[in-house]
Amino acid sequence: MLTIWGRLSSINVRKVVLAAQLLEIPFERLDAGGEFGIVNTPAYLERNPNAMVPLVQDDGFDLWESNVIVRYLCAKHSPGRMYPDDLRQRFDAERWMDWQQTTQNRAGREAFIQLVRTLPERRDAGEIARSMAQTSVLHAMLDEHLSRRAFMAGDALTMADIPIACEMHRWLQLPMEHAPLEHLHRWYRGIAALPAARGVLDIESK
Ligand SMILES: N[C@@H](CCC(=O)N[C@@H](CS)C(=O)NCC(=O)O)C(=O)O
Repeated sequence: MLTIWGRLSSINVRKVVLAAQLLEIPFERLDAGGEFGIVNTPAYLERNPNAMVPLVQDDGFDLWESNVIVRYLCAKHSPGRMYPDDLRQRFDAERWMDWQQTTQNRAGREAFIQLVRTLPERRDAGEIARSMAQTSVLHAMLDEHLSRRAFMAGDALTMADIPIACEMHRWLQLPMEHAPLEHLHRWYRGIAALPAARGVLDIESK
């Protein structure tokens, strides 16, 4: 049985839950992090010295780093499909996963922190505008990319779609006007409509 530690209010935990559900892996999820604590207990720190979520345990194997967990689960449970066999297709997927963490998340995080986790009177309008401007460039790029393929790394769903779908889920809930990017929205709606997305892409992002 796969155990996932982490609160669902974490985008990084949602990636892992979405992966497990898409892969139809039985799992238990234990709330940890944020108001649930646990991450600073000696037992948890032994497994994840970062004191962060998500953390998974799979048959005695502990693993942290959300996108790495997604890769691991896809490689184990869906080789040749969610984890492509073809080297170029696999690294195309890898590229987008790294891009989500290093570029997309970095650009959009501040708007989320300000608009959702900061009291209105303490919000920094400049930070929000900067984050929105950076993100809109990236979303236009995603829209163009998805105008030429059904999914992030080709014609079929792969591991690459998971982190970016979670990022879009959070972004699209922000109280702002969203650009009508046809291809990006078509792609996101398709993933959000999957039964495996229930409990992840249909919850309020806090
Ligand atoms: N690079 C790590 C980042 C993990 C991370 O930042 N986790 C946050 C939640 S999104 C966390 O654990 N914060 C402390 C807490 O929840 O107590 C990953 O992708 O797994």
